[in-house]
Amino acid sequence: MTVKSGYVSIVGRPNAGKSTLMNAFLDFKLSAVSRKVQTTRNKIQGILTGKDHQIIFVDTPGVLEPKYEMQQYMKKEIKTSFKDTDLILYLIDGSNIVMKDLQKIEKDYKKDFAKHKRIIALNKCDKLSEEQIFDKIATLRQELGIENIITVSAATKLNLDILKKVIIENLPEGDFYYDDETLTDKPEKFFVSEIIREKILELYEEEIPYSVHVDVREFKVRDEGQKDYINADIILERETQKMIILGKRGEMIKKLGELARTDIEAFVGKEVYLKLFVKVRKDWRKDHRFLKNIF
Ligand SMILES: Nc1nc2c(ncn2[C@@H]2O[C@H](COP(=O)(O)OP(=O)(O)OP(=O)(O)O)[C@@H](O)[C@H]2O)c(=O)[nH]1
Ligand SMILES: [Mg+2]
Repeated sequence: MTVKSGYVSIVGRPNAGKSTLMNAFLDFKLSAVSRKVQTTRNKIQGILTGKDHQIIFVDTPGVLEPKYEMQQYMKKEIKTSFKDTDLILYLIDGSNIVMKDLQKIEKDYKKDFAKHKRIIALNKCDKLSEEQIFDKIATLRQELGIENIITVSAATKLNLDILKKVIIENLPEGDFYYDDETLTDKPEKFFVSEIIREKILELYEEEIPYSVHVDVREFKVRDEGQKDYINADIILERETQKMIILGKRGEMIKKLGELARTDIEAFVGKEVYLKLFVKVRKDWRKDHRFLKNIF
């Protein structure tokens, strides 16, 4: 039996549906998803193992022009994901095609795209009519000079079987990198902090979600029948943001805690006790020392 395995970097503009797509392939909610842009900050592996194939998906932050230090670190995450990749899966949001941004990406990432095999998928096709899909593909071909485009929907799993087949066809032959039970490269703690951040993206408006870093300080696994104990810091950029995170009489943070706890429990498969603390680290998004620690 020939065995194929390799790395597949999922890249695209913010909000294209990269994390949703990886989760759909894994059939597991691994990576944080939200309707807001810039949900993903770190590259995250999601490993899909079959009888004769192992696809190591690498979910990456959305491509954007860095405006402050943290976004430079995010961009570096995309760049390093290309280093050892076997394949680039480039995802375009079919419901929101901004041609000048897509053209800029073709230009900025020209070398990376030329160096690796690339599969291009048009996502969110569940939102489009057949005619619209046809038109958009024609425009993309013309404006970007790209050829094959696979139409998919990460949300409804439309054509994901076809996409998976094409991915496997393009992977090199070779032994698995991980055993068949490994799902990701990141520790459980990381996903706990991502779940909390995902709920912050859901609950709060404007700058708040972007000013937040979540640090899981303690994760005590306790014996069967006892709840695990998790203690996490919500780190903000300014004192004034504290009031917003807490809400009137602490109502918002209570809601946040409840929503996060429910999802953390689904993720770890048991009941947890979640304690949240709010702290301020001034302008941490521009602070290299801090960023080096968290990236
Ligand atoms: N209708 C529809 N919505 C989708 C589809 N895929 C993703 N979405 C939605 O699009 C939004 C963004 O999805 P994400 O998976 O977080 O996008 P992303 O590319 O990872 O975004 P960043 O991490 O910010 O770069 C969410 O609200 C998803 O539910 C799809 O195929 N169809
Ligand atoms: Mg994402």
